[in-house]
Amino acid sequence: MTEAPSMREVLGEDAPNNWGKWGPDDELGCLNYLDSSEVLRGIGEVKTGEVFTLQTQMGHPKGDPVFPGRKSMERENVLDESSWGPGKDDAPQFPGGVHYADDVAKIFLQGSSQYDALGHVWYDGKIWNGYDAKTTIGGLSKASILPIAEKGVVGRGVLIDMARHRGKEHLDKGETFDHNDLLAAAEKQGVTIERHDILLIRTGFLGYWYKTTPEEFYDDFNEPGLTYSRELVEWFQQTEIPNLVTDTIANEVTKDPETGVMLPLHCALMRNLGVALSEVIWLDDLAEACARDNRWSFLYAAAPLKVVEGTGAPVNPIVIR
Ligand code: UVW
Repeated sequence: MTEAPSMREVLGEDAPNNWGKWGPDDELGCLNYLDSSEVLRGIGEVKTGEVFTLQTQMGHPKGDPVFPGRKSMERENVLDESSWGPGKDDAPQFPGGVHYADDVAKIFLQGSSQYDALGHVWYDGKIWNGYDAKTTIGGLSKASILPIAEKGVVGRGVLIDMARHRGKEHLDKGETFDHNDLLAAAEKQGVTIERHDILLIRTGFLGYWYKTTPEEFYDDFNEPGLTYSRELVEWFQQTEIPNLVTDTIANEVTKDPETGVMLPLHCALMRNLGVALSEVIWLDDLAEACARDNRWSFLYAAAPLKVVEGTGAPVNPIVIR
């Protein structure tokens, strides 16, 4: 096996970069593009009032679709009606006799539908905006999920259905596409990807998780997705995409087919450009509705949980069309 090149070698010394564009203290990156005029542009897309919630279920009996090495949510019920059974004195005895149920959960913050913090991924010792990667130690003191959660993400969303474009239920493992494919699919759908659009891409791969077994899903794990090229990164920068949202665990083809490098777009788009990444987002129902009346743009709104110093946080985005 030949050794993979370094991220710096793949992306180049002069990789497209937005560091400093919003000042030395920025922790929002391209979400800065989403000002109130962008909110109104999104609202302008609402025609029928249909609502879609895009989070996958947490603690599904089958398990949760997570990146290898992570675990499904572990939810434990610590208080329920049996807590007040005969001989059990530990449960709170409230005047009036009210009972209640409580759960404790252990979750990976990246273990469900989620936003990544801009400081979630890095190379060469620097995270988004040039902050030292040591700021990640013990919790993200820079570019955590908190600023994204405090701001919220609202704007015009556009869905590109790559699976439908290729006539497939879902893309295959390792199958790739680029910005030119997105533009071709958009043209076929009759929609334009506009400047500052929140870009949603459906591969059908999350649906595949629910249809197949975990063994099959993780065998030779290599999700389909966008593949790195300098031109693709420049297209993202020029189109000023604030947020990339996909129905895969990691937003891009897991292993770059040309170099063998893992997750180069996390570095090129998130670490260098400041594009917010949202993963494990359920798009099948939305895609069905969009295909029915051939309307692929809508109001998109999301706010991850406000986890102090978090590397990311669960989210249940809402689309209104
Ligand atoms: C990794 O960081 C490995 O993946 P994700 O962005 O999907 O959390």
